[in-house]
Amino acid sequence: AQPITHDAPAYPAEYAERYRAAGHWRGETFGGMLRERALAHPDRVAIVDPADEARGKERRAWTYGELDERADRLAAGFLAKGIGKGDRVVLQLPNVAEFFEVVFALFRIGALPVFALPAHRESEIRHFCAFTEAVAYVIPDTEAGFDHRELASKVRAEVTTLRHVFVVGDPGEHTALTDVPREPVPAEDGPRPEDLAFLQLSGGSTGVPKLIPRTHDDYIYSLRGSNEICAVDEHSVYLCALPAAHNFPLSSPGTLGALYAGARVVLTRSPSPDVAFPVIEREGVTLTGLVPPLALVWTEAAATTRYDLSSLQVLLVGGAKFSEEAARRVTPALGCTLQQVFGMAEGLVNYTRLDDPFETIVTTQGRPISPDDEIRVVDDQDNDLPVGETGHLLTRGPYTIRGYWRAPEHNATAFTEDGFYRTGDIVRRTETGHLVVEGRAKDQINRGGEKVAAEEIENHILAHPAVHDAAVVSMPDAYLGERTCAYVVLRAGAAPVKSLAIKKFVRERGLAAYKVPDRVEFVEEFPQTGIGKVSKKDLRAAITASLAAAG
Ligand code: J2J
Repeated sequence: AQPITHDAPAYPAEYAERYRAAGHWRGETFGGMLRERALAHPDRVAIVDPADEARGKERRAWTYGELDERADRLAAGFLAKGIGKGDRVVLQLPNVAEFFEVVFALFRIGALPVFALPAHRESEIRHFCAFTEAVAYVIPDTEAGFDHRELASKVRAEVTTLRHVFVVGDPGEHTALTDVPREPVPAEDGPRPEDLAFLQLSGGSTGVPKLIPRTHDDYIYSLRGSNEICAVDEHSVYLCALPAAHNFPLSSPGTLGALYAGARVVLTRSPSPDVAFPVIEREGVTLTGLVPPLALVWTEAAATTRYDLSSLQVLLVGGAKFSEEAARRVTPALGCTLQQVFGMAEGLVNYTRLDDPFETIVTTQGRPISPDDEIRVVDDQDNDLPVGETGHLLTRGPYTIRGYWRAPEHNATAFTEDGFYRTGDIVRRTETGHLVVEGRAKDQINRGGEKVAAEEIENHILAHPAVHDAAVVSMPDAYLGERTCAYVVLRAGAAPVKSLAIKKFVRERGLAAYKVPDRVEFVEEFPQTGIGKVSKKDLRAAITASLAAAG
């Protein structure tokens, strides 16, 4: 079998050997894993896609045997359409059963899913398709009032490599996923454990999001480790409430962790309590993962709900800092154990342990999955700091990438010479090895778990004819933790522009709604640092002070 071209720095041989010798990398692939589970317990339910009355959909439950067969047949169909090993396929599906059918079909072939989020729009999708030279794009017909088929038509006209658009639902001018010939021929020449399995998206701090190349071996190790830490076994029922493509609900321990354990995955289209709580009751959900704003909403809703949530044993909260105050309320309100998780699609994932003292659970963001996760906390000159001091988090380990996909220049600064990933997070390490997230050095806004790269938004604003300069910073927000504030300097002599006009301009350039600035402030000039750069620190202080003054 031909190896898949990595297009990214691979793990050096000595590390790969070490991770194999330690039993972390066991030579498994996703395709093989599903096959094994299907052979071991074909009739156990793998995926539940609950009834959706609004869409006239009945509850669907696919067993491991069925999921395996569907994946196999779709894989053969994709192969017949000319989609082969190493090809990239941009996947943008909501939380529906077909997400897993498609993902495992691609895993079997060794084609690489590129995990777009449902919120992404033309600007992001065009970039993912063009940059990865994707051969196919998989979409729902409409989702949240948006017609993905129209977007697909536009992108297809621009990106010449894109030969197929597959639609779950009414295909319009494209191909229905159900029309892909489902030939019952397994793809034999599949990927190897050390091959890439997919491209995940980075939260990013640069003009365009970077792509994260993950291998079967490394990712499956993170699933096995997560399952052990979160006590996921074949009796577990994992509710996927966040968008399935995101690394947190995919792997911490997430849907793929649950499938690895032979457990049951239950999907929900919406994480709001009125949709998710009845699903928890009906399906006997035992664990789920949420971002902090949703965890707050659930904590409040639990007080008055008429649904029985007693099956819920563990609530994982991560993606953004969960305040200690909110963390303290979870167990009393929901009756389950809180597990904080501080992870990143680049690799490293930290969890508080189920048997950690309560104070540790509510005041830290956990400790690494693996004894071979190397953690450094350093000052601005990369000098290691003692335990207890706050600094930059660098990490290297058995499931952390050594470089982004096709990004050699960026890799030169995003990683140290000896392969440590510069997370951009500011942390403090405790005596017990737990990490406390204290801040962020990267130019990113964390909007309740949704990451916004300042530069990406600045570039969009700069395209406005009246704009001379733009600087996007975070501002505090009681619900999301942070929101985005765009400071704008207009061109000399330009007619006044309204905030709304800037927001509308950005939205119409076709990007995910969560990236449209929450607030726009016009100024004559930007405060500068000592060396003449825009002082974002001063801008953040200014907007924080003015919000406080406004009450
Ligand atoms: C503070 N900041 C956090 C936390 C992530 C599990 C959970 C989350 C992600 C994720 C993930 C945080 N407190 N508890 O992939 O597997 C911020 C940090 C980090 C960045 C990564 C997973 N949990 N963060 O959020 O790739 O800044 O992954 O570097 O989207 O989110 O973002 P992302």
